[in-house]
Amino acid sequence: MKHFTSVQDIGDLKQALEKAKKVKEHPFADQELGNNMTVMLIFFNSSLRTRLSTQKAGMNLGMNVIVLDINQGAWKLETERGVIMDGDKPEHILEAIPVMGAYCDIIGVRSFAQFENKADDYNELILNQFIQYSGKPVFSMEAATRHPLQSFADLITIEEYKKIERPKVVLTWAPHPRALPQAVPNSFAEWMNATDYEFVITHPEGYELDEQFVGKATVEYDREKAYRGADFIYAKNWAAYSDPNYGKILSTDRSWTVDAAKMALTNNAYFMHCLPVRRNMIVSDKVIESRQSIVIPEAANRVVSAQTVLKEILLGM
Ligand code: AN0
Ligand code: CP
Repeated sequence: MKHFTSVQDIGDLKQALEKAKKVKEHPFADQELGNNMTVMLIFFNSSLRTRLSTQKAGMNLGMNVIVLDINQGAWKLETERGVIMDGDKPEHILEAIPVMGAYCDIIGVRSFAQFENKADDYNELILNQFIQYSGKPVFSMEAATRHPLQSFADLITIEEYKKIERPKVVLTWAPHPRALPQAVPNSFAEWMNATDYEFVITHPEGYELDEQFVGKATVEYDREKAYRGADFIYAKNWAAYSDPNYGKILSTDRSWTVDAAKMALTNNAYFMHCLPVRRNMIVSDKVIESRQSIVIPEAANRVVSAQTVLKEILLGM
């Protein structure tokens, strides 16, 4: 593997799951592989899980890990070419990226959608500049349109908990006070569509995701129908994708909050969320604290997905 930005980079999904299983069973089996190799984790946005789990994954592989928060201590970066840099940004990303590349062997990047320019977001302007100018393998730690390390961990978790071969997996929109990117739902959909699960997406009108991610999924506007018979409920908020509302909040309708009454419609479904989650907006206290909530093992699997991906990148170098 060279770069890791989407499900396509992982290759055959069954094989990837086998590899992940081995990594989970023997996390220190590849301590030699990363010796004298440095992974640099660049954050343009906040993180708890991605930051910690990817560091742990690197350490398990014997790597050196450097973490940089661009917004805390680094120079503010100009990202557009041709700008007269007489404002508050002392450094250009076109110098910063190759400099960062010079200090490491692999680069992870977190750079959320900015909701300023849809084309820039959906063309992955920042992530692609890292690929183009760092000279190093690059992996996404949530970029503008996808969060593949999260989706891989989600898939590993579903495989661990599923009771039937082809579970019904439901991605449900849920309300949130701030505008959030589509990266998590896009990516989750992309990975679910790469399986043979029954995959349903439910959301209020106006929250349609980009067709390239919806793919063969069933979009069900009748929420109760979507929940009925579900084996997994995967909740996430996202802001509108469709024009002219790109990046806008169209609804904060709390009838979409995942609660015990809605979970009762399911086939005793497991509850999943990538975290961080706002309680009693996205999900009730009762549901997230219930036995069916698997958000903690889901988060724990972030080490497994990151380590499997880092290992594959190291093997490809
Ligand atoms: C981010 C998002 O929705 O993309 C990160 C999730 C992993 N969430 C927030 O900003 C709350
Ligand atoms: N799920 C996830 O990526 O969490 P963080 O934003 O805390 O990294």
